[in-house]
Amino acid sequence: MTAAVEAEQAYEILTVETVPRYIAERPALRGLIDPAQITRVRDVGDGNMNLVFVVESSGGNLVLKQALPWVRIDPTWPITPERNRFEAQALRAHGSAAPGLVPAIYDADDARHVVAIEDLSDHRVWRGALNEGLRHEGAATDLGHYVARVAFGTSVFGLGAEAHKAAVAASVNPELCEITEDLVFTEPYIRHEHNKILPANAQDVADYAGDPRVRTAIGMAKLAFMTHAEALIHGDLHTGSVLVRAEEPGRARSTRAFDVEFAFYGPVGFDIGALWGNFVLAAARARALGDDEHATWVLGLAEEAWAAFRAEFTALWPGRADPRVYGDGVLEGFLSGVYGDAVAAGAAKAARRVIGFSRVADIETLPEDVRVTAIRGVLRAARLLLVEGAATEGPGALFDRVGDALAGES
Ligand code: SR1
Ligand code: MG
Repeated sequence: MTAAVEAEQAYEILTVETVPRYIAERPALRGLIDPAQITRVRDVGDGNMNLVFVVESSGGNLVLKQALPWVRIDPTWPITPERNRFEAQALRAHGSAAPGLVPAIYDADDARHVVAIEDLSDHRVWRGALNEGLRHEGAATDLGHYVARVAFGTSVFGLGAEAHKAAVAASVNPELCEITEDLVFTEPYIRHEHNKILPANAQDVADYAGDPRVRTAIGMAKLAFMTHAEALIHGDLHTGSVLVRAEEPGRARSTRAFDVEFAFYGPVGFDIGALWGNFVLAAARARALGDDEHATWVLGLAEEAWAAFRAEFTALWPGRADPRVYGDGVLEGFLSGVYGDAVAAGAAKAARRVIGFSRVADIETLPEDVRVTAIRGVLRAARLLLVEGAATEGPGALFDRVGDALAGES
């Protein structure tokens, strides 16, 4: 019997048919949705790892997300469903630090590894919108605020020494961290069966992953990821983990970070870098398709997110615990550390999506000849970030240079 089958037998895996009964069994849910009034259950899970159901009823909707004991897109790869508990815990902590910027959580079922959350079907996944050339103005600002509020509110600055230590201890998430350590910081830099490289990009990958400066910077970034327990970061804040809804007459814009199962106490710059790396991927797509205007707009989101993060974190700073030693010089030192971590993480997050496991639509849906150009641009940009990024003054100047690298001008 495979590990996957053994694990399956340990708890009930939900289906469209069994969801109404599941809701009836959960006191917290049957108070929200009358199981008899359910009109439709849709299986909408299209991510790498989980089942997701949208439950519609005449009295309102909700979403159930269930962790499978294996990777959904590779059932031979077992993975702990305990990640669902980290998701629930982080959703609560992030909802309290950054209200309105993550989905509301209604219920957490540790036995069947299910969370019930707010239905945000009137939003769309940002990656898809960016790839269609759509502009959701303000989303990057919202995400900068989200990262800042979570960074401050869950850090030693927001919690104080004792509560911070308790929160760090409660949020150790080794299996999910190991996935990132492997997929983001290791496998793209070694020979690995997960790596799929087009022949026309073989030299690009060799130039990138073989550059000793790249390898040292990636090693340092991995060390920071594994050891800098700054805040309860999202841990996987790519554009596929963001839902956006544009402002319309009578309706405010809305931006939500979701899929927080990778949350753990790590470096704040990893979340900013995840956004930056995915802006590089979206811009590489646009540039390779000849839409330079969209590429330039997307790269401008890097500075927008950073400016919002910096302003919000600075606004929260007067409320910090222990200002006796944590003076304003510490604020500057902390922010410059986040900036350096973000630059390296951005490079790592972009490069992994064009070399290793878990590719993205930004690149994979391009015709092969265009894809080769986009991948070449991504690897040039990642190398620039790793080698010269931390010394380049601010994300405005830096992402102008990334634009040049995507265009083959650096
Ligand atoms: C096993 S697949 C893992 C990847 O999917 C998630 O979205 C994360 O990005 C992770 O690296
Ligand atoms: Mg995810």
